[in-house]
Amino acid sequence: MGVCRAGRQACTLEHRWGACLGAVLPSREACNGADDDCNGQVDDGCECLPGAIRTCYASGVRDVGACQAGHQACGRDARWSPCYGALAPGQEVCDRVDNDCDGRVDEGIVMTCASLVPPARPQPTPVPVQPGRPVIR
Ligand SMILES: [Ca+2]
Ligand SMILES: [Ca+2]
Ligand SMILES: [Ca+2]
Repeated sequence: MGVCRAGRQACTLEHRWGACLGAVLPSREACNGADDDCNGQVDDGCECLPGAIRTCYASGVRDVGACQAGHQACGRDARWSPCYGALAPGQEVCDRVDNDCDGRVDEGIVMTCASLVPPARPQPTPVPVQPGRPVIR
């Protein structure tokens, strides 16, 4: 199991068993992609292989809108570093960018304001036509 191997020993000319050769005994589990302690599990207790690098995402959001993936590295302690360089969703602002990374750009943004539209011109009041009186020229 794992990297452990049985050795072999031969019958010597003195009619005794010689030294056990080639045996690999269980050792402390190292984060190296091998089952060093021969318990049937490779790298048990290791989060990652030291030196490995993987893509990570802030708040689980992938490359949508302003959000970007980052990277994390596996340290000597076989643990993942924090996620560096990832951009997390922010508040949606009016800038042609999908800031909150929901796939929609500048959605639902409302701001309090004074009216920028000039008031409508007053329309002339229609003069009532008097019925029954022909217009004389
Ligand atoms: Ca193991
Ligand atoms: Ca926006
Ligand atoms: Ca959005």
